[in-house]
Amino acid sequence: MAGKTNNKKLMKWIDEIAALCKPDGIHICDGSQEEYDRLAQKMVDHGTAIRLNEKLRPNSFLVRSDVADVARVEGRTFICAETPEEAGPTNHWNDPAEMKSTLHPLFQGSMKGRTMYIIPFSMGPIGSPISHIGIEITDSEYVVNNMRIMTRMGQKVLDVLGADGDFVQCLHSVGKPLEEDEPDVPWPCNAENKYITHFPQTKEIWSYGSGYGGNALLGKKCFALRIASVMAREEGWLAEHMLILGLTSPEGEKKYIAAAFPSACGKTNLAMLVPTIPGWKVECVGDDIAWMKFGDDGRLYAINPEAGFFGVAPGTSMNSNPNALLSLTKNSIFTNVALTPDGDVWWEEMTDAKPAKLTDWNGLDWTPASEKKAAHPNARFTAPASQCPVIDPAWEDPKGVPISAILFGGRRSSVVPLIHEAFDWNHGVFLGSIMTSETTSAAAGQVGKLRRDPFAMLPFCGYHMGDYFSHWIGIGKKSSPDKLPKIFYVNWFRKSPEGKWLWPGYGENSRVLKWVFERVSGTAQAEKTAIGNIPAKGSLTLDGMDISPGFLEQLLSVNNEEWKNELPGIEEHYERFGDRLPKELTEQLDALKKRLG
Ligand code: TSX
Ligand code: MN
Repeated sequence: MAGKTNNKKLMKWIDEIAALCKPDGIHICDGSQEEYDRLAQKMVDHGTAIRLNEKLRPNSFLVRSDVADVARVEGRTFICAETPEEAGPTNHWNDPAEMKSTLHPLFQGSMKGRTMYIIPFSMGPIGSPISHIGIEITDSEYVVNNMRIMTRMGQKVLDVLGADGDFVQCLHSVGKPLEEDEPDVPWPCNAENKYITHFPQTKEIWSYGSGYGGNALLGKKCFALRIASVMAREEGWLAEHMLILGLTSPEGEKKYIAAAFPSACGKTNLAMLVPTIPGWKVECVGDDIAWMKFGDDGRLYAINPEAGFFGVAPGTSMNSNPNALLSLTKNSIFTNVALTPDGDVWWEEMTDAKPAKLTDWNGLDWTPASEKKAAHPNARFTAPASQCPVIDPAWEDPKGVPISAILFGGRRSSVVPLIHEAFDWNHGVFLGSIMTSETTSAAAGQVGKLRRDPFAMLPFCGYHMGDYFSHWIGIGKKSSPDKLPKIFYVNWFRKSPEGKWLWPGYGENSRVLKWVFERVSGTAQAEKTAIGNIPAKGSLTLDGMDISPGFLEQLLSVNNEEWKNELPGIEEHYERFGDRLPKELTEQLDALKKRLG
């Protein structure tokens, strides 16, 4: 079986790309289980995938990528806006016509010896007014099956598209055509020639040379963030790098919170948190991306445009995130993790004790004595969101969930308190714009170096970041303060001068979420500081937790002298955006300086 379409734009585009890429065959995906199983078996037969033990991990697969294709490639990611100014100082720019003439010869015959798959997908619940349709054309079975988990995919999308519906064109090739009788490799790619390119004017994505993650699953970062951020600005909504969670009080009152964090801050862990305070419940709407539009009532409503989790595996355990681990017990794809002798998966910190024997992510024998890691640090699981034990009942509600609070945050071992609340919307936008995190992996440069990552959108904004800040300021003018989400900044990672964690984090973060909930309700007390409102003495629930008064004081302390030392860094950061920095943010910086004295 194959998908059927009478969409004129789609039929024309398929013909055009087939003529360009010259695949051996064309398959329109219907999204059925039978199709998934057939492609999975094809990957097993070709040595791309290993079927995991059916008893331990039903209907699940391990895939090992090429060592030169293990992560997103920001240096090869381009925003091909009309002018370099439109792309802004934080994006790589190329002229759209020039980029197309670079890419055309690469895509010429690039699918020889392979099947060209047409993947119709919806970002967001099918038919929701907040959702958008994309079509990805790819020559990778791995991409097809991951897209079936990560999006709503198949015939039902073609049905909604109809004859005249519009969609975002997403073209992808691994860039490894096969000559007659040339044997395939397990993970085809073109490591020396990767291009992840976006055309905001025409809403197109062309990706070449990589089969991995965000480079290849084009619905995620390329569409739902880079292209959607451009659409959102044009149409007056928000496409954000945010988790969405539902928080229910012991009284049964529920509020939804969205949160943006840079990488390595535990976003997926917060999205499905198990609260330590009795009676409170967290449910997950999404762990990575939020699309938010105003409802008729003037509130912001959010959907998770995705249907699955593409999460970093290492560090995920029954201790750090039981709900993530329980989400991937079946029907999941694992990429670059280790294989156990009984055909299950393993990665660093999954269990307290390391298995005696493994096959590492390169397919080599591994023991605890090995110097190398068993799983690649960027190893991933792809799991259906519907399998999450705490998936929110409203996660597929087409009207979205009303957002009461937005959290920003980062990893800072000093200076930044556990939580502070913005004075108003523009101050909250200021807090998002100056987000900073300390790097954790040697791959990201030096460990412990400060990195700016405004709104956690630095690699994901499809246009000039200064204009993006202005768009956020503008969103605040479209509604009234009582209807807009309250904005907060959190830091789970503050340390004592001796280098000890001041806050236990994880489930205990529910105490911070409770304070947020009660600030929105108007029941929790706050104390004003130069940087924002912090919990008043006694307003942060600490029952059943042993934290010393000294630690708590350090955790919430705001030292004006330390914050004055932050100012030159903020000014330097702001200078990048030139005259596109909205005056409201300059005013916020001036006001902060004044308050610091
Ligand atoms: O995800 C984390 N969160 C958010 C959880 C909802 N991590 C892991 C970060 C890497 C992805 C955290 N690490 C958090 C946190 O809140 N906090 C920390 C720091 C920390 C680590 C270990 C301890 C305490 C804090 N251990 C003990 O206190 C025993
Ligand atoms: Mn992300």
